[in-house]
Amino acid sequence: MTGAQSLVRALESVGVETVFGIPGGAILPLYDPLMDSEKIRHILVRHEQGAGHAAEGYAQATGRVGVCMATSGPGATNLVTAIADAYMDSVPIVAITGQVNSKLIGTDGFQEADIVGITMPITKHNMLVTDAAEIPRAVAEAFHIASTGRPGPVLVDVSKDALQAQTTFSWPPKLDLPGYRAVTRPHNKQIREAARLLTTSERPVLYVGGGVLKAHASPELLRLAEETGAPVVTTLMALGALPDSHPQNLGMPGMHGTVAAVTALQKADLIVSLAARFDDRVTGNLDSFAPHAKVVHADIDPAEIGKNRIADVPIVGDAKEVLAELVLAVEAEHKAGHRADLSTWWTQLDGWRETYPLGHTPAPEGEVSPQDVISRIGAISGPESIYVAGVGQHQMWAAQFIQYENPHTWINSGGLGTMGFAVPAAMGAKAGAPDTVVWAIDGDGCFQMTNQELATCVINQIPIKVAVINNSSLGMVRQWQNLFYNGRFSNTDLHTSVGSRIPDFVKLAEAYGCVGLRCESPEDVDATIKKAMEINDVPVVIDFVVHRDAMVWPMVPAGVSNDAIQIARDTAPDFEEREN
Ligand SMILES: Cc1ncc(C[n+]2csc(CCOP(=O)(O)OP(=O)(O)O)c2C)c(N)n1
Repeated sequence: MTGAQSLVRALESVGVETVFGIPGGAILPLYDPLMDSEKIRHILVRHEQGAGHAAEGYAQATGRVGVCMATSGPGATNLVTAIADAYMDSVPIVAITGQVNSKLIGTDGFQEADIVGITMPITKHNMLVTDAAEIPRAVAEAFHIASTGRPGPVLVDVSKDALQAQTTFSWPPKLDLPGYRAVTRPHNKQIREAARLLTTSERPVLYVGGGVLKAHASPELLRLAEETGAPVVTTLMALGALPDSHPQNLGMPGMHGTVAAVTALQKADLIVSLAARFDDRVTGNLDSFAPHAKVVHADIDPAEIGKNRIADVPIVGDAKEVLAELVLAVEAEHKAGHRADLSTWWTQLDGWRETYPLGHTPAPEGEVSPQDVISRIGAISGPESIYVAGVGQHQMWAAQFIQYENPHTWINSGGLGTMGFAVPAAMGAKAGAPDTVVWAIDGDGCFQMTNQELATCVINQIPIKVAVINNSSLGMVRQWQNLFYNGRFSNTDLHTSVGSRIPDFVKLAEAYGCVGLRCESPEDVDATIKKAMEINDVPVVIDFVVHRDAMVWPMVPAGVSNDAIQIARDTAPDFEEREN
């Protein structure tokens, strides 16, 4: 067979069912046999960035590796943002790119780009294949590396002549990956030490990151939480790892986290970090972060441990195994009579929770409040739906005001903060989980970056629901201009609803063959969401025209200490008054 046929066969052999991509010259030999595959569904997107985000959404909704494809040069470079996004959020995707003929490589050939060089710092691994015989091994390695250990994106760049050459397909190929061995079993001694700290500390916090979801370790997390009785904070990447409704869940930490979650970390005497990475959006100023806390840091990637915060007890291992072992070790400590009394800690935590719950000021009269819209979508669509967000204020409100009760129901661009993520990622999630209701909660700015994938959704019968939270501006940037630049709104007005509708999102939706709805008054919010819930054969886009000066609170301004958390403009929580 040809190298291209061998590549299709290899993809089938690793179980690929869905691929998102766009053909072009260098990858044409692959698209020809792809047409004959009975196992692989190729979804033709409208922009390669959309293919990449769709692969990410698919991966996160299904737990499988997402696949995207592009031709050489501009096709491949259009994938770069999505690859970087997947790298930052540890999402397992494989990107297959066509490369120019191997004899042209290095000559500035037509549509030549050194995509292996370009993506070197943003892939877990990448490779250039110029020999057809190498294709099965390259594909097997790519899927193995993307999905094992700390997941991440892998790029396989295949030259056109390798796709065209004759070869023999043999499977399975022998994987020979010297230096690649993910440690999944944690060290016993470290586990015992962590359990000792967990059963003797007075103010422990379980700091849960996205890796707990990647490891499918929610059941083990629940057991550890309940065995220890410790409070839990779930990062932006970990929402749903423990149900929001669980009484020990204090919510999200970080720049827009709850007062209780942020303050619990600040005042903790022990932080048990479970597959989280002490991101600056969580720690604020690192020097003043959690000054009294000892740190147990568990991660499958040894490079994370001690990267930002020194760990007193480092644990390298898969979150599922780490958590399971920790439960046993804590049970053993309890049996030996070692149990911390957390009642004083919980009195404090409950006090912060009750005094400073999430909330928002009402919208000016007659206007729709964005927080209300998002919270009503969550309430009406329910915890079985998947919610995918863009980046900005709407993303933070979707994190704050939707109740996540199940793992893998919240998908967003956490590390890279990629505007334009929502629509294509929701498309990928819905392609992977067709029986689940999938909402994209998007901003009017983000939506204008990738809404062309609505065409892909209509044509391929992927009926997502899109809520455009239309504040007619780049809201998150406007918020910072409001707070830190004296209200000078340089280049953040989008003209999408105030004074003009450029574009008119309802007409745009209809032009794509979607149903377009508009909601401009608070009384219509529920009815509009319910109407969208009833439409399941085509995508629905709702233009929620909301007031533009709503702000995301609480907020820790960038780079300052988490102690400086504000609950509203110039308003800090008064902890002392509370204690009194
Ligand atoms: C690709 C990209 N460009 C720029 C930014 C910087 N940025 C962060 S949030 C934001 C505004 C987003 O506006 P919108 O989509 O309308 O959402 P809102 O904040 O109003 O909810 C911008 C420009 C980004 N995160 N990503």
